[in-house]
Amino acid sequence: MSAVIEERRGRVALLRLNNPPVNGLGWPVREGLDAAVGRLSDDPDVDAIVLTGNGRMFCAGADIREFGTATPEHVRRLTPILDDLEGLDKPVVAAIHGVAAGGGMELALGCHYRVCGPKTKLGLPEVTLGILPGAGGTQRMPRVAGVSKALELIVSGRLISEKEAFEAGIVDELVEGDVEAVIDAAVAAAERLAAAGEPPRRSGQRTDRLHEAKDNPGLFDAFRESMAKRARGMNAPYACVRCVEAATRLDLAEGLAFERQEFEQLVNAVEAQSMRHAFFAEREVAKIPDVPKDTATRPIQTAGIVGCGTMGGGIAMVFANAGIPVMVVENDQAALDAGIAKIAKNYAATVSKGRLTQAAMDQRMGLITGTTDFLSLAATDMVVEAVFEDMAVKKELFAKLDGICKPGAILATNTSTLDVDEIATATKRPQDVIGTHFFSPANVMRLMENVRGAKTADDVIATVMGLSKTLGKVGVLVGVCHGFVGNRMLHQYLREAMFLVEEGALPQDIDRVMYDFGMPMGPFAMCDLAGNDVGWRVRQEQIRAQGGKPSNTRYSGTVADKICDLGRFGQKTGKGWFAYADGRTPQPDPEVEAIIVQTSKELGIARRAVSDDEILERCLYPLVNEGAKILDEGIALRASDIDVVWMHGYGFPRFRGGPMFWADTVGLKTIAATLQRFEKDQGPWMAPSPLLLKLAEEGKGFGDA
Ligand code: 3H9
Repeated sequence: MSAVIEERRGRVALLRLNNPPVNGLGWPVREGLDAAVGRLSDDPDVDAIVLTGNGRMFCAGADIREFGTATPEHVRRLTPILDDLEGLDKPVVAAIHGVAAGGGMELALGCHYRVCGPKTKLGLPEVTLGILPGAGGTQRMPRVAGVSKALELIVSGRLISEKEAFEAGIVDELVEGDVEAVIDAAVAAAERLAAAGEPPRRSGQRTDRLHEAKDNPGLFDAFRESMAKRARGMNAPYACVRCVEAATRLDLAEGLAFERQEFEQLVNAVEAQSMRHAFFAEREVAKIPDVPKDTATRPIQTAGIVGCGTMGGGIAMVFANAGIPVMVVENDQAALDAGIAKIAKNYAATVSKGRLTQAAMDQRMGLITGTTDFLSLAATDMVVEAVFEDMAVKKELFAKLDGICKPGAILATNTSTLDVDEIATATKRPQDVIGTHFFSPANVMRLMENVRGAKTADDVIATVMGLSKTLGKVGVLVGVCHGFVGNRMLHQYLREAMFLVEEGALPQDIDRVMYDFGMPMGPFAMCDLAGNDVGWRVRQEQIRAQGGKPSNTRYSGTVADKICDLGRFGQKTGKGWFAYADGRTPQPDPEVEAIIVQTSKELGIARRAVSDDEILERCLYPLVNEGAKILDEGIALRASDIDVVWMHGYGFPRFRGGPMFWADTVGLKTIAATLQRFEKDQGPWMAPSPLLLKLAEEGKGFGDA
């Protein structure tokens, strides 16, 4: 079937884009559209045109898979096709439903009038792919929505509701009802406009909304300043601003040429490649090769959470936010009351920031019930355990849940390190046991590591992966090992950061390098945020388990232990690796520097200047190396799944595509050789993994593994 289907509604031609699943503007669609515009412009039986999308949406933009591939020579780019469309003397009306994004939004802006149905998302998200709206979006959006609104939309890449689009003047008419109702309204509008006989209103010719920039010449500089933190390390957001700026001083044709030039510079750069990788990685992650897509799932209409500490309370909020009633169980009433009060306090803080209404908070709190009676979990569809991280405690609890929960209930553990298979042995139903590792704060962080045990049933995996989406999370299926994917790799990163401090760097040096690389914060600010006491207890426990002796490999906790001995647990105590005079902003602290220098002396390490390059390589190459081991062991299904874990669990910059993709852009040969050098200088823990070595020797990347 053709990629653009034509129908007639009286003297109105109705064009339906037909390229499932999202009507991407690949070359067959562009070819069809181009031909239709040419044909209809001269058709004496056609007074007006309505443009819509077949299936569940109007159009999600360019076909992302086409970037970097060749297009047949006779197929034109979208921009000149839109110029022709906009230039038609017959009215062209867009009938928008579902989604109008990127090139889809640009297509709608090229029409003369826009009708939009309910529950529609509209916007220009190109910047999230490391590019800019390259088919006139940067020129037409400011002319239609005003300069400030266009800047905000294009630089954030945010998709907005039809109501917001209407208020901004992007949509002309809102329609209730289904797609056919939207098309009927668009046809009626097209007939009305044709009958009026006035020249079409062309977005590209409008100038009324551009005055804003003339009235406020500092607008663009102020905007660049406001986005500097978010956009650090990236080119696309700045190119977007330059293009919108160009729209205010150039005519449409010149502005489009400028936009084209900027687009060309971005589209094949590493930034765009990384972000395209991120886009597809986030979709690939949901696919589990041995769990078919159509596996029947178990209904999760109610959930129970055991433990109402920071994690348990956060997880309870996640379920309530998704509209799922949740029963929170604690051992004693005082702990339960404190936990529920904390949840209410968290919601109230969101209400006071204006991000949640009081009514929504009340509704969510209404979904959360507290109890100290474990028997209340008897009828629940799923239980998530979030109790103390101790195997004996967890096993005792799972044995108890086994006796209480109904057959078929999913029994999940939020453990961040422990063996899910061993936990499952405490029950007579290991097939129903799975790990759901939420990241703190659970109601904010998007990652869920879903840990598959040796006996976890396929339908339990399918249910929990689907549930992640329902909860607004990104679920990544991982296997059983200490620390799973994220924390196992994090361990490497933190260890090297600690060693670098002993050798000559200061926490602020390391944090600066990692922040400039694009991480939301450096490793030391991160430890201070999470609480240094957590790792301290783990280290003390390990040393106790080893009979009071540190292991025979180099110990990375010497400075950290001293920091904790002083009660410097991080932000919550006002001091940690840094001082926090205002409670939030890390400031280098001479007391910590003195401890560090003294420790180096005690360890017999002559402090030296550590370069920024060494900081980056020492922190990130071992992390990547651990990722290679994880991949080799089958703990992660794909290298891109590891990237998703790091982007959503630790804020690894999306414009670098995650650690494994980033490693491919650096080159595995370089990484392997550097690790071999570190192995000689530092110790055997730096040795490149067999998979990394093999790929490096074959000249391949993790993308080929
Ligand atoms: C652009 O337009 C540049 C222009 O300025 C022109 C310059 C000249 N292309 O997300 P889903 C696939 S750049 C190709 O699960 P949802 C997706 O991979 C583009 N494929 O559905 C998945 O495939 P699979 C700007 C695409 O309902 C399937 O469709 N536009 C594209 O949760 C379903 O996707 C954007 O950035 C595409 N454009 O969400 C919008 N879009 O089944 C990108 C999706 O094999 N798209 N696929 O895994 C989205 O944000 C979401 O897909 C959308 C639907 C909100 C539309």
